[in-house]
Amino acid sequence: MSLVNRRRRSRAVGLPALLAGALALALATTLAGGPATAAQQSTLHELAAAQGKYFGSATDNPELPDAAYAATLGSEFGQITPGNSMKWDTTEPARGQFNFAKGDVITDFAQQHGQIVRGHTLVWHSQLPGWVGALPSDQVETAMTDHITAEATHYRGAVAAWDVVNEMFNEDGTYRTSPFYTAMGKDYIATALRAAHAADPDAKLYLNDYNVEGLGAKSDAMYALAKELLADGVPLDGIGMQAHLAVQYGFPYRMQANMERFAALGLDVAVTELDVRMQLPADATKVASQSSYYAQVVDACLAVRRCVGITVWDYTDKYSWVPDTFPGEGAANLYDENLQPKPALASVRAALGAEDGGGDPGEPGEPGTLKALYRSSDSSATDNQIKPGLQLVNTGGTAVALSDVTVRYWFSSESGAATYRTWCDWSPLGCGTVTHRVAAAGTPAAGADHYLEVGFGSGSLAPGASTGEIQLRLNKTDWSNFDESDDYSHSTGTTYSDADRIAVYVGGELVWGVEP
Ligand code: G2I
Repeated sequence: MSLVNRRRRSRAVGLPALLAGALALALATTLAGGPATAAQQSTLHELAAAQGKYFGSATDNPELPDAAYAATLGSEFGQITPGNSMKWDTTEPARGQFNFAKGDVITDFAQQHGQIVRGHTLVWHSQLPGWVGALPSDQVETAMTDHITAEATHYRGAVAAWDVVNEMFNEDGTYRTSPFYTAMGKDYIATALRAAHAADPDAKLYLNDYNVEGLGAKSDAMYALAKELLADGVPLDGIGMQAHLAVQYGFPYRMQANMERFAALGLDVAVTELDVRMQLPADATKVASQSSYYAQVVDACLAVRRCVGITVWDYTDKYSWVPDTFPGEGAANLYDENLQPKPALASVRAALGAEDGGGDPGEPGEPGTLKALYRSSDSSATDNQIKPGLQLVNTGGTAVALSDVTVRYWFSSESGAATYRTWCDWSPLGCGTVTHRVAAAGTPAAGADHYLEVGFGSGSLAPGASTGEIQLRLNKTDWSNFDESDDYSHSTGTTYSDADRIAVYVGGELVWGVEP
């Protein structure tokens, strides 16, 4: 199969030709001048390709007439997966009556845009036409192998990898009941892989499931199955980890280690359906977690040589499956419903090594690129502690090195000790990187004879990204009371909002807020 011999060029530097006869991408890094660098303005796929991986997206036929959507799909991604149009209910709605028209639209799009295609999916309990389940048990195997043979033969040369069997496990690692399992037991999986290999010996053959991203009962079951199939000489090339994540459920446990154990069996792994949903409405904390989850998936894949690439389960909230399936949840994708980039996109780009915005991330940002949000975490304005919650958001187009950033929160000291203790109680950045001290104001003003100054030991804030909540606290060393009600930076709001009485400095230059 000679699928795609693609050569894409970034504005700044030529990128390797992506020779995609297989998803074990053979990436030439022999450009004049050496391997591609992660140039600014590179597409997601170019950034990934520079690291030997692809970066792809799911798509679906009804979305393609959306010109703005299709433009980004065609330019930003090096791989696409049809979200529905290669499933059994579409391709063989009645026994022996095949219809590949919709899937062909997807493979044509891919060809026109130099993209590789992951075929999804040959055997699945869902989106399965009723006639399959109605067959007498002894006919299911033939129906399954006929289906695989027809579809994999049709797409030979156009599909680089197949999710041959999808979602075969229950959460506890037992086999999921399906017409196939009922008729053949777990042997249906080996039978399906053999049939796919016979129809298209060049396609990479995958087993694909969700909640197999981290170590756990379900991934243990997948691991045991993979080992057994390989021992039996069954053609299996890789494991697909869907990665439908949710900020409220935490990040998969030891994803990289899990990938590594499959790689150690000689298998490829792929992140096949990545999205990170949240309960709506979104807020800065959830968005910060989401950005971090996306970046952690990229980090895990980059750290494992046999991880061949990452596919997001569509790139925009506009076409996400999440709100239909989980009412009240959403905002799971890299671009919003208006196809505008979200913080998670900047986070993925940074994880892939982008140096966005002309920027050495170590350079200070331009004035106006950061803003401060504040809430009071204090139940009493007259007790012996002041508890500001802060978040910084990068509103500019340039990554900002946090070590260049300081923040000031002004308060009045009243009587009592003139010495203070300051605390960071919580921050997703880790309180170890947050510095804090109290200083006397050079020119004391009403409600502002002292300020809490917050800084950062390290880190970089990508365009659009938030630090997440930083919970701070201070007291006088004699624990005498404050009266915060007249403090310059204090307000009683208990939810985060823009705070122009908190000043943010980059490289010593005021970029946000009004000093007292
Ligand atoms: O559910 C998310 C994914 C989980 N892993 C396997 C994937 O194949 C699955 O994809 C989704 C599609 O993104 C949805 O678009 O699979 C869903 C069905 O299980 C798809 O949703 C269905 C709707 O439920 C139907 O009402 C609709 O007719 O899409 C169909 C075609 O648009």
